[in-house]
Amino acid sequence: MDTNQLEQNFDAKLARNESIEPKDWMPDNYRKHLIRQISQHAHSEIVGMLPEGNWITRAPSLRRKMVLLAKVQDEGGHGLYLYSAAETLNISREELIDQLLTGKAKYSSIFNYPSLTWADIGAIGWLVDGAAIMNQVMLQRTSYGPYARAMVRICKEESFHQRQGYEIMTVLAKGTAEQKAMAQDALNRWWWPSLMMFGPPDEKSPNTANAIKWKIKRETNDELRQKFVNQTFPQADIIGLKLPDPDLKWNESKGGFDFGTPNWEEFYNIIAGNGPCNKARISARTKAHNEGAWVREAANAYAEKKKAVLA
Ligand code: FAQ
Repeated sequence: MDTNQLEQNFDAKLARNESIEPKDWMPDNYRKHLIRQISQHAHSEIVGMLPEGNWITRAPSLRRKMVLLAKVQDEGGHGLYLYSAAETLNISREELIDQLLTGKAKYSSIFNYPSLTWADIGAIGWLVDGAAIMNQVMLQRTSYGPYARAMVRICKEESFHQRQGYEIMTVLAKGTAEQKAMAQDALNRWWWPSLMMFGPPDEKSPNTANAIKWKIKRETNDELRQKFVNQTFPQADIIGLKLPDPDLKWNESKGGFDFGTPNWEEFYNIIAGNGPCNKARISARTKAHNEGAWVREAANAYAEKKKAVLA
């Protein structure tokens, strides 16, 4: 078949909502787009372990510590499924990790903020995992099969993460005046960065048009951000916390909230590598990668030996 026919078959599959599988023909730009998005997603899960990992040794009770430990481990697992999905697109794990550590690949802006108090762990679960699920539910129907299948389990776990964060915030908001103030302070600091997780406004998002055309994303950055605000306002209200946005008000005609504009200059500065924790995050990942070299060597030696025995 010539390229035209292959392209027509690919488009017809997408039109029938059939998934594209690793051995199927796909346009080179579709493959590149997926490697970019899936690997950024994988890196986000792995780097995302750091702000919460920071609190495992300081969780306020054994129960909280067990739950947080399990959550952080889940995020590591998500990273691994996603690296495996990216590898099916003909890129090696080494290359993917190298792109993260050398700054060629991005990871979510949100993980470049510090986790200053225990309430931040509540805010991360509630808002960051909440925004992640809002974005990722649609990815269970993304057009690339291995990515879609990885997202099914990830979404189930993220939904548990969101609830554990909301429960921490609920307990703090019902606690002493100091605890409630700590919860409100965490909400104030994590709210705007959570809105930025959805990416720049649609008219400034260079990748959205192709993502929608290829059914990689089923909804745009602005549509998902709007849904997130609509969902989160009543959750804050019910536990007596206030979203830190003076422009937030119900708009009857659109059936959703109007809200203020995130600081996009701060966002671009962070994704350029200049946020409060970018350097610390990459240096922690580089250290972990270097210290894990002997594990990779041992695993490879074992695989080589097994191959030789079987040959
Ligand atoms: N941070 O044209 P668009 C999680 C970049 S997982 C950094 O709109 P696109 C779980 C974008 O890459 C969180 N960079 O791009 C967890 C592009 O640059 P490039 C991660 C961002 O791809 C919870 C440029 O800006 N989730 O949190 C961001 O259509 C708790 C222009 O943007 C995913 O990755 C950002 N926020 O839309 C773990 C979900 N936004 O690549 C631990 C899958 C945009 O051209 C603890 N990804 N950029 O150089 C997606 O849905 C999309 O990739 C978006 C961006 C929505 C992130």
